[in-house]
Amino acid sequence: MDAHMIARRERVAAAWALTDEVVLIAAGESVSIPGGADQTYPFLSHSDYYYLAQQECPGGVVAFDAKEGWIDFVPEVTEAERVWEGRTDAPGTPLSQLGGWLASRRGRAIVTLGAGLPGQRGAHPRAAALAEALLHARRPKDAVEAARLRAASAATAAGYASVMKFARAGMTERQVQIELEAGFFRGGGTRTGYGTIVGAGTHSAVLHFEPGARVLAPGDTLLIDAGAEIDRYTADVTRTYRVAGGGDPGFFKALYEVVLRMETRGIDRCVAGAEWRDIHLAACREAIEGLVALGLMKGATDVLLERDAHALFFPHGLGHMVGLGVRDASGYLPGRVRSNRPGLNMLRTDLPLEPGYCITVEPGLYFIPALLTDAGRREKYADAVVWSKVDALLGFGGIRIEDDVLVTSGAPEVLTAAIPKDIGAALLA
Ligand SMILES: [Mn+2]
Repeated sequence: MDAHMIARRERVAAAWALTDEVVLIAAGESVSIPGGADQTYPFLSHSDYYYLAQQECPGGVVAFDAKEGWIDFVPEVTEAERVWEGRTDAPGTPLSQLGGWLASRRGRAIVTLGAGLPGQRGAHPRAAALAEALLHARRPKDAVEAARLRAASAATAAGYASVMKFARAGMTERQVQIELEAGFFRGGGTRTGYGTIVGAGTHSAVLHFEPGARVLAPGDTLLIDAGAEIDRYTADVTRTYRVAGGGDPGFFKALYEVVLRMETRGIDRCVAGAEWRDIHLAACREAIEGLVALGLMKGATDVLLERDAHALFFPHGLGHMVGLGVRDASGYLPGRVRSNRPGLNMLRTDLPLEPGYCITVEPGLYFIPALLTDAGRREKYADAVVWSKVDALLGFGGIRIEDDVLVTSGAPEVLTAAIPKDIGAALLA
């Protein structure tokens, strides 16, 4: 076994500090497509299993006996799988021996993590604590993980480079997606890390818009949020462009600069020891200052921040951890609870940053009709928002800028820095 895999398993075992328990981490099973005959959804091992076993293996189980160490159980490959899928034997002990292995440990606590096992009845009382400890152990990325993230970022950059040359009025969101993803795959990507988001015009104010047949018009805001994945490690990048033509780009440029300032300052704050929640709130403050300067909000910054007024335009958290999957090891430090305040209630991550953590920084400012035409909000913020100006911008869409940041013991490393984001790059030719 590779040295980094041995180190991972040692790290997880140390985090658990077990004395007598037996832990099973299950990859999960293939899922049939309803009505699809023998078709299944693409299989991805549970990320906890993948972290410890580095393979896509339906039915696979990594077992840990606190007294003896680790053992890999893998299902026997059937002839049909060899014929139809070209599957070959994975290294490990035949899964058929798991039952006997467990029987010889009868009476000891058996905790199942990962995807769980078929026929499993309920979770062991210790399962949540051990799952949390495993998740926390996974947070700092090792050298192999960082290398994959760098490669995924390079493939993602290739896709964005194609789009910047290609996107213009008259094309559809779908055509933009095709060009982007072709660039990802040419650049070495093995999958997209999540469903590519491409939104033109008002669609750019839908946080997760699926590209469709909409045609880009001159002057449209064009938001793209996508990432190439390599061996289960994905980049997660957002850029917002303005399609050439369509009159004065003045407001786009002004709003873009506000979001870009939130983003670059947010990145600078990603240093070891910093609380993610504080970094989020600092960006909220900058959103308010920017919106006041643009004449869209009015009042004292502290008061507006206290009233969560920024969440009308910035309704999500500043980012999340990324790596082995697009929401890798996000979450809250044990004991912390989610706020019910607008904006803060969307925070996916609430913990202090440590070297090796990889986190997205992705502020956005949007004109979302579903929020801004709501009577209750308009009344609550009657004195905080210049509604006449905001109403005139309900067709603008939104701007989000997102990079992936590796926290170090020194300055943060922006893994996706090769993808241009200055205002000159945002204004498409
Ligand atoms: Mn993201």
